[in-house]
Amino acid sequence: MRVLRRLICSLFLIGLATTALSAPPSAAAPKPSVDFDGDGLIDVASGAYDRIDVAYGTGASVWIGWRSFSATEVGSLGQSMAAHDLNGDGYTDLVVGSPNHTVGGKTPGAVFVLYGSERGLRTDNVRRLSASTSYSDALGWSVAVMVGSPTLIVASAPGLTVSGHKRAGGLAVWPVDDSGVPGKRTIVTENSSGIPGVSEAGDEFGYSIAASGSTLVVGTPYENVGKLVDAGTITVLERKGAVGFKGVGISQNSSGVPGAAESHDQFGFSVAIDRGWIAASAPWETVGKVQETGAVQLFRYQAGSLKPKSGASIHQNSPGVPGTNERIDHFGEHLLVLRCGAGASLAIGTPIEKVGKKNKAGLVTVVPLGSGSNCPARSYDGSAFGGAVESEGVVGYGIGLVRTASDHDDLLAVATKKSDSLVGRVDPVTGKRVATYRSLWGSSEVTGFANPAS
Ligand SMILES: [Ca+2]
Ligand SMILES: [Ca+2]
Ligand SMILES: [Ca+2]
Ligand SMILES: [Ca+2]
Repeated sequence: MRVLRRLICSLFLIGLATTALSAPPSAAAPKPSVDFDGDGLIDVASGAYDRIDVAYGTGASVWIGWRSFSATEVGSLGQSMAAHDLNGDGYTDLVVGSPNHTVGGKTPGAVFVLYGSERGLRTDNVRRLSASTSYSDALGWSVAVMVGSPTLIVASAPGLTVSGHKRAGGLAVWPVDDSGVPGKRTIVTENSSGIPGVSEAGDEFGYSIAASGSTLVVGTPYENVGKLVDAGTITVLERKGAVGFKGVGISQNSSGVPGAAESHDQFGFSVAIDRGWIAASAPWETVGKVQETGAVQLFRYQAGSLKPKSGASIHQNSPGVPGTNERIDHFGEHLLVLRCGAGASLAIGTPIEKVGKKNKAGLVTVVPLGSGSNCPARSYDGSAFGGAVESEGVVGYGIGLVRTASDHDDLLAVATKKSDSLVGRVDPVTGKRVATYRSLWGSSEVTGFANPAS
């Protein structure tokens, strides 16, 4: 089953209790965007393999395993994460997807909400959100927080059965009240009112999601376009009413979109949105005669009137993009928009890119979008994140950001060095590493980062 092809890892680790050292916040410092313990210092969280690693700004490093808050097995805890102060108490809270969460022998997936506190993320008042009890919904495959009235928690369930169609996929949406408590769940599918498309078996609507303001982008890479199998689509949705959406569907055959939909392009495998830009990847796209090298489609958008405007597609042979198109690069498996000066740059993860002679060493490529970005075009390999360039390093398997008080986001990725792994933080303006955080995984296959809601 495709939605389960990522590792279902059962390390059965037990969460460590820890006491973060207290440090007085600097009086003049603006409030950091992710601060679980409210001390004024930025905290960084990343997740994979049933565990969340949290690096507090004090230097304290903690990991949270599912056994510290759940009696039932939490599979793939931390594959997806989103950070926001849901209850407005000054401590950032964390929404965590666990798409292989097992209940009663079935694996419907789940979403957990961990609340921040003076002592950091709490594990004694964790809320579990569920969608159904069917076999393999993969709820929590992707998560997002949409700040508004009300603020919404959105989690995808690409394995959801809709009207008997297996793996048609859907979204589960919870409004959050002023106390940070999720309310009544709404399920949104391609069959819902206002949503383009039709729920069909194997679509996996919601394989990827990304949100900015009132706009939600949904990737459906296994949607067929006409007779083109798994050509893929994206759906750009605008909030309507308290928990509803309406929007448009876009494929590579849509008017104004360059290129053509082809079977197995998997357009929409990853999506990103911020600062007036939408990016959607087709990592299996053939460019020229180079098979599965991958490409990324860029759109301008305008929220409110919901107008995605088409633009160029980019790949590694495009002007201004570092690298070269090679067979099976899968350029664009993971995307993230960084705020850079007055503009934005796109961070593009290509985890199976060969670097030098190292197979699947992986790269993160940063490309400025339009004008106004102060994060120039650059490629970052494992050494840029504090590790090494190693075979199977798969750098760029996930990408995170740190939203600092300065005029640009920092870039996060995991790198390995002789089976040690760490999270590296890079300043994309200078290209220099500014911090590394301890990690216990021994692998770069980390996809969940606690990126702030945008
Ligand atoms: Ca902190
Ligand atoms: Ca909070
Ligand atoms: Ca469909
Ligand atoms: Ca390449």
